[in-house]
Amino acid sequence: MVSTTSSDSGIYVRDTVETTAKLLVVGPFGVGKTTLIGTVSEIEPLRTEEVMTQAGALVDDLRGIEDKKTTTVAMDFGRLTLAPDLVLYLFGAPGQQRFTQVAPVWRQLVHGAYGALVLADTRRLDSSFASMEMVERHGLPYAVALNVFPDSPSFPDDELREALDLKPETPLISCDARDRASAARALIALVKHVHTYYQEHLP
Ligand SMILES: Nc1nc2c(ncn2[C@@H]2O[C@H](COP(=O)(O)OP(=O)(O)OP(=O)(O)O)[C@@H](O)[C@H]2O)c(=O)[nH]1
Ligand SMILES: [Mg+2]
Repeated sequence: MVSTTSSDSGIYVRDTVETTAKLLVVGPFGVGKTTLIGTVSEIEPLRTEEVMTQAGALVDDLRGIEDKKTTTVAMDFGRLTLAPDLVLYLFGAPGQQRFTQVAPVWRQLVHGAYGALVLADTRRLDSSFASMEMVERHGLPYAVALNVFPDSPSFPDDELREALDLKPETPLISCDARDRASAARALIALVKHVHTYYQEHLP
């Protein structure tokens, strides 16, 4: 259960914390990674936002997110105490294609990570493939969270799973990255999945 009491907003990690887990939040340009980390983080999130310029308009697809003015150029960082003994450190990747396919950026992000939340948008599901591929290539367990925008079409789960080519055990969740409880639910689904994955895959 995610607690929303004011004591959670402390900048210090609680004494009761026994486990810390690094999780990645990845996905295509403008899918809501920075928003999600900012929504759930109990500390002021670290952001590396830069104003987008006209030059980027030629390569970055702004359809559906026309109001977007900034983009992540290095990473986002936030922290969420999920249970008295468990803290999540959330690392958000930059979403622009010129960063998502840069191997050194990924190697650093993936280092020490337990799993990844891959954000997707049903208006452009295929734009999440590159992130899914990178996460799979690094052997990280992941869950897919559909960040629902007002004009996102909805499809039956089985069609979505097929379109995304998900394994039966990979969680597929819908969320609103701007809503704390909803974003936290997506992270909880990921944590449960990662936990099971390592129980089954580690000696
Ligand atoms: N309607 C709606 N808008 C959202 C949602 N999540 C994010 N937004 C908006 O969509 C835009 C993109 O959000 P960001 O959080 O910057 O996306 P990002 O994935 O970090 O983008 P990059 O770092 O540039 O790849 C912003 O203008 C948000 O306000 C959502 O769940 N619903
Ligand atoms: Mg961002």
